[in-house]
Parts: sequence; structure tokens; C-alpha cells
Amino acid sequence: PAATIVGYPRIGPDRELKKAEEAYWAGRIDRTELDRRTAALRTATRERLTGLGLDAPAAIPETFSLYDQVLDAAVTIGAIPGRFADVLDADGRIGTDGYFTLARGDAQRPPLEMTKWFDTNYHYLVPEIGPDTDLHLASTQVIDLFTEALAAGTTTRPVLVGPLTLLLLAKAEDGAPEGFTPLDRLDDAVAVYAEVLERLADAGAPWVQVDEPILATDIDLVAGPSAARDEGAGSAAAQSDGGASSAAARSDGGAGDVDDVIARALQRSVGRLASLAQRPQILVTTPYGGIGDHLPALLSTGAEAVHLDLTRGDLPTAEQLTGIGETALVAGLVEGRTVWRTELPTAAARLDALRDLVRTAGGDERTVSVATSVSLQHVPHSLDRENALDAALRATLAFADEKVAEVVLLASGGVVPGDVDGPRSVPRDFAGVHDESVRERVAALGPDASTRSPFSARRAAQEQALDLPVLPTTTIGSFPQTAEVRRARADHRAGRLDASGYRQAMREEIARVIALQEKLGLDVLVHGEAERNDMVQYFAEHLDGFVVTEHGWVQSYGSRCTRPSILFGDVSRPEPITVEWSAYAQSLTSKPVKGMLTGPVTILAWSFVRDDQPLAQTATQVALALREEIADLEAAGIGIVQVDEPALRELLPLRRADQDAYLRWSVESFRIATAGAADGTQIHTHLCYSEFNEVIDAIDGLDADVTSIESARSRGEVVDAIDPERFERGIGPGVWDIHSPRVPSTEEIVELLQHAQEAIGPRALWANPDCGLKTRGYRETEASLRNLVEATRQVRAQVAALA
Ligand code: THG
Ligand code: ZN
Repeated sequence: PAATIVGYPRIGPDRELKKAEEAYWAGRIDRTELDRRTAALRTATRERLTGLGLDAPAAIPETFSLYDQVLDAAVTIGAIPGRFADVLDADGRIGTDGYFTLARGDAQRPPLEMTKWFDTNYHYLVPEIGPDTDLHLASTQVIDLFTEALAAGTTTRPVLVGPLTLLLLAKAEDGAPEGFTPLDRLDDAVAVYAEVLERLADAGAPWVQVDEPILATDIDLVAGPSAARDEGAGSAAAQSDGGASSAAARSDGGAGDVDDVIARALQRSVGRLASLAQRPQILVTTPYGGIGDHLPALLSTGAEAVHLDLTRGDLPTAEQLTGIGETALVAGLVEGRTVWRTELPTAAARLDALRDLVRTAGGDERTVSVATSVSLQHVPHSLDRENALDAALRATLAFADEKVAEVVLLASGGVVPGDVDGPRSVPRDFAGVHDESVRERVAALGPDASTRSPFSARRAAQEQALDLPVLPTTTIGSFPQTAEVRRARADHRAGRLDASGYRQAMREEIARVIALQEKLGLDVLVHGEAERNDMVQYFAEHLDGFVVTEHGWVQSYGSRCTRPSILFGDVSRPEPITVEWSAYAQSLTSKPVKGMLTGPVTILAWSFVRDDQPLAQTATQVALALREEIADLEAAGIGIVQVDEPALRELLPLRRADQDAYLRWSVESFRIATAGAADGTQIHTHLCYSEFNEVIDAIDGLDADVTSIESARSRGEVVDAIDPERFERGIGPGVWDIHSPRVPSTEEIVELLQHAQEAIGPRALWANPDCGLKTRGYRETEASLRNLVEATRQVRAQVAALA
């Protein structure tokens, strides 16, 4: 097809999917009704996409999922961990309820782990595969959905996360022998994919889409593919102890080995599928970045079409295209993960350039088609319903539907290449984009703006100012959001509750939360964040340079969505944001109350950010606004301020070559935000969802006085990664996993604290839950915090006895 997309949002313009499945989980609707509603959603999507011009056969990818596309692929091939064996029926098939059990767990079992999908704010479920996992066709959903659409008159293109990506994102099931990696099961997995392709062909599918985004990353697979080792990749075989060594292989100039390994794995997966006698034509997509040197390998697999992300990746070189033969290229020219309109004349010029390259390489330029760079699942459905947006801003925006229209227009040849002054060109230069006073304030930041006094001096000043016990207890910031709090916020937004009524409601909640923390005996208190809907959106609503949408929901995981704000212009803070609430909370207690801010990197990561200037520059503007906020908090008597950066890891570039530059500016922006604080002001930070080892130097670089991190689920492993000689600042490894309603016992918290205490000593240690409490209820919150305080008392007594 001349025009296509990699994927489309599945949550529904009105979050129909969320509403249907939450109703089903709560027992308010039955399976029949759930199926009816999800089928209606798919029908509506096909009709919308056909109407937008994706009307050729197989132009519409079927990217519906009840929960997650990685889970879909995992259950398709039967990658179901042993602890969930009972979700399979006698025929080895998994049904909807079993699928939800893997996604959500049940009373006895935790669900599959969840983690971020590449460098996005979407979370996938991590498949678990062992040497004995019975890989077999366990779900025919991908075939059934094709058949459903065909019966309704549309020939769709079934989509599967590809075998390499699936296995490389999977983790070895607990109990797998040392050295096993899921990629060892490549042949078995590919055999099941082969069966799916044969069945799709039987069902009449002309095309299938196989997503291999892993190709856009620097893959840690040297240890992985015994597939490649079998065939004698000599030096690769020597690397058998995991990620660290494969990183070393890269930097030691062993890149060629890694590429060979991938080339062989591609041959063994896509190549094997392409050699099937009966199958649909295969489109391999490579979203989330350039695939660089892997292109020749991909072109030689026999797949009929290869998609390239040309928004993050470069045009291929003539040399990379030499093996193109008959392979069709699908040019991902419309950025699928931001909300900006495409600079169409520029994209058209790139399309022309690609066609020239293809012709020169001996390919057929007419087979080059146009697509998005990535699935549109990362952007809201449509601008249609955003009635409150400023017209000038709106003219520069494109959500999913508008991006589909761009793809169709580009593919139809309706844009004059390079005509950047023409009607298809939309410069972003309306009011607020450029604010001279912001630029002057940024320029005035001296070279010392990101440096505080040495930690030893700060520690002395803070000890004097704060007078905290050893092993201080605190929480991460938010307290449970009660129905009353949500109602007060909603009523205020809708105009049913005036400003003073709203303020009163928030103050009552703050007073309640402070009283509770005093009763529990916590040392550093928080105001509870009742006034915040989302830790990023709240700041976006109070800063200039952002707008928020009314209906711009984007799936975060499963049925959960966020409404990312749009950072379109220069960022500044018209007035203090959090000071009133924090100061009020502090007025109620003699214990220190911690001010709570969201850091610049996380504000960027969870918003749609302007792309007309480097992220680093935008981050500095946000940092400056936060710096001003911290100064106002200090002036209002707040002695501790936490600046959260849970998304620090998320924006880490997928290619190692780009990571240093990112870590430099991200760390610098945090330091600009916080380095204006007095020595005696204690700066905390909080990180979660991280693979800490990859960013541990960056955490060090943040130079926060206290860092709290998620670690309860990994039973304190994080603590072992910290070198107490080097890391003398405070550290709060989470000792209560707040992601589950389970109340941790005093004994288990004691154990975690003792372990941490032995690893890093009592001096730097804090006791805290591992994340905010806003998704928890008060019942388990009170019980858990009571145990946390009691456990801390016991460990303190042990420490005192030793001293
Ligand atoms: N804010 C933003 N992005 C995030 C998080 C966040 N990404 C990572 C992580 N936290 C994702 N976690 C969640 C947890 C809960 C919800 C969304 C993301 C959630 N959302 C409500 C829902 O779907 O019903 C809607 C929230 C609202 O009303 O604003 O429950 O904290 N930006
Ligand atoms: Zn957290």
C-alpha cells in the first residue's frame, strides 16, 4: 500500500476500552458485553481509518490489544510462566480471563512484571521464558481479529511483535539455569510464528506486519543467541556473562561481532518465516530509531517490505541499499510519538531522496510507500474534540487522525517537496513560543548555577537545621486520593466549587494527612498532594509555555491512561505553585514538611515537547522555573524539598553513543533546578521504574542530599549496587512495595533495613516506601506506615546498641 501506519491508539476516543474492561473486572458487565464493546471499538477504528484514506487492502494494521501488544505476542506463542500454567485449557489455549490474570495477577500470584517500552511512557508486560516453556500456539487472537475484519468487509494487516524483540525483551523465568537467555528459544518461538503465518495465509491475509523495534537499540545480545554461537561466531561466543560484557564488546570495537550476531538471528527468524511456502507477504517494521548497519541483513531475509523510522533515523546510504532487490521500503516520515504537524515539504523532499536512492540501488522506486515512524499509540486520537485550544497553536498540532491524513497526503504526492514557504509548511511562531525575558534569565545563569557547596558543608548545615534522628522515616510525597478529594478537584474544575471552597477542602485534607503522619510518628512529613491530578500535568497547568488537552488520553499501561501536556513555548513560572500548600502544612507541625516538585526531565518525558530546539534548552527553562519555586519554598520556611525524577531512565537514548550527552544535560538540568538552595536546605530526589545500574553515575551526578529509590520488589538489590565509599549522601531504598495492596510486616521491613544498614551503614540510610501512595487506600497505608515506623525503631535500637 502507498500509505499506511505502524499502529493506531486502541484505548478509544472516549477511553471506551478502559471503561469496558474496568467494568468487566469489577463484575459490572459480562464477557459477552465486553466482547461486544471491544468489537464495536475495532469496527469504529477501521471505519475511521478507511475514511481517512487508508482504504487499500492491508493498509490498516490491526493493532487492537486488550492490554498490551507484548503480552499478545507472548500468549500467541505460549510464553506463559509455569506459575500460570493453569490459565491454559485442556487444548493448551488461553482465554480472555487467563490473559487478564497474566496482566493483573490474582490473589495468589503477582502479575508479569511491567516496564517501559523503549524510550516511551508506555509500559509493556515482561514475558518470562525458561528452557522448558512449552512454546506452542496458545492464542489465535491475531488470526481471529483478521477474520472478524474481513467478515465486515475490510482486509486488515495483522500485527505481531516480532520474535527477536519478544525474546530480547523477555526475561529468563525464575529457576532457569545460569547462562540461559530467552533468545536460546529462538527456533522454537519462530516455529510458532510460522504456524501463525500459515494460518493467516489460510484465512486470506495478504500481508502480516512483524515489529522489530529492538533493531533500533544497541542490543545486549552477545551473551544471548546460542543460535549465533552454534554457527561459529567465535569471538561472540566468548562473551557469555551478560550485558556488561556486550557493552564492552561495543566499546572495544567489537561492533562487527554484534552486528553479525544480529544478522544471523534475523536470518534465523525473519529469514525462516520468509522461506515458508505458504504465508502472507511480510512487512518488518523498525520503529523508535534508525537501524543503521542492520539494514542490509534485514533486506536479505526475504521479507517483502521493510519499514524505517526516518524521523529518528537517517536516510539509508547507497551502500546499505545495495541488496534491496525487490524489497519495498516503507518510509516512516511522519513522527508518530509527538503531537506536532509534520513539516510536509521537508518530508516530501526526503521521500524523493529515498526514491532516488532506491532507484540507484537497482530497486523499484514505485514500491516506496509512506508511513508513521512508530505506532500512533503514543498520541491521542484526534484534535477534533479539543475545542479550547488556541487557534494558532492548534494549527501546528496533529494527533493520530491528523497524522494519518498527513501520511495519506504525502503518499498521494500532494505536497511540493522542499516548498517550505508554501501552504503545507507550518512554522511554530505564535505568541508564547519565544519569550525574550525567559531567554535572558537562562543566559544570566552563571557557570556556578549548577554547583552547590561540597556535601560535607551541606551535611553540617542540614544536621543543625533539621535535627533528624538516625534512620529518618518519610514518605515519597502523595497520600491516597480519596473520593472526596477527587470530587473537590472535579467540582472546582467544573465551576461547581469556588476558589475559597476548594482551598478550604484542600486545607482540610492537608490537616488530616499531617495529623495522621504525626500520629504514626514519621519524621519528615509531606502535605499529601491532594491538589494534584498528575505530578506532571499539575505543573504544566501552572507554568507558562504549556497547554493541557481536554480529551488527549494516551494509554500508559492496560486500562491506565495519562493526558500528557503540550510544552509548546518558552517556559516560565508566573507565580508560586506549591508554596501555599506546603507552607500551610508546615504551619500545622513542628516536624519538617518536605516540599514536593517534579524534576525537569520528568516534566519533559511525560509531556509532548516542542522539537524546534534542543531538549537540553527546554529542560533548562523548566529547571529555572523550579529553581524559583525552591527559592520561594525556602522563603516560606520549608527546609526540605524533594525534586522527583522517576523518568530519568526513560529518556535514556537507545543508542549508547547518544547516552553520555543525554546524561550530561539531564543531570545538569536537575542541578540547575536545585543548586540555588541554601546549604541547610536538604534536597531530596526520588526515582522509580529504573534499571539503576545504567544510570547510577547519573544519580550520583544529581548531587541530591537524599535519594529514594524503588527497590522493595527486588528485595533490596539496589542497595548492593551502591558503593558506600563513593556514595556518602542519604539514600532511601524503598522498604514497602506500594504497587500492591499487601501490608508488609514489621519483620520483613526490619530485614530490608538491616540489609541496607549492613551494606551502606546507618549514617546515610532513610526508611521510606518505594513510591508515592496515591494509588493506595488508607487502610493499607496506615497499617504499612505503622509497621515501617516500628521496624525503624527496632533497627535504630540495634544500631544504637552497636555504637
Ligand atoms: N504521570 C504521568 N506518567 C506516568 C506516571 C504518572 N508514567 C509512568 C507512571 N506514572 C504510569 N502510571 C500510571 C498510574 C496510574 C494512572 C496512570 C499512569 C492512572 N490514570 C488514570 C486512569 O487511567 O484512570 C487517570 C488519571 C487522571 O485522572 O488524570 O490511574 O504518574 N504523566
Ligand atoms: Zn516512584
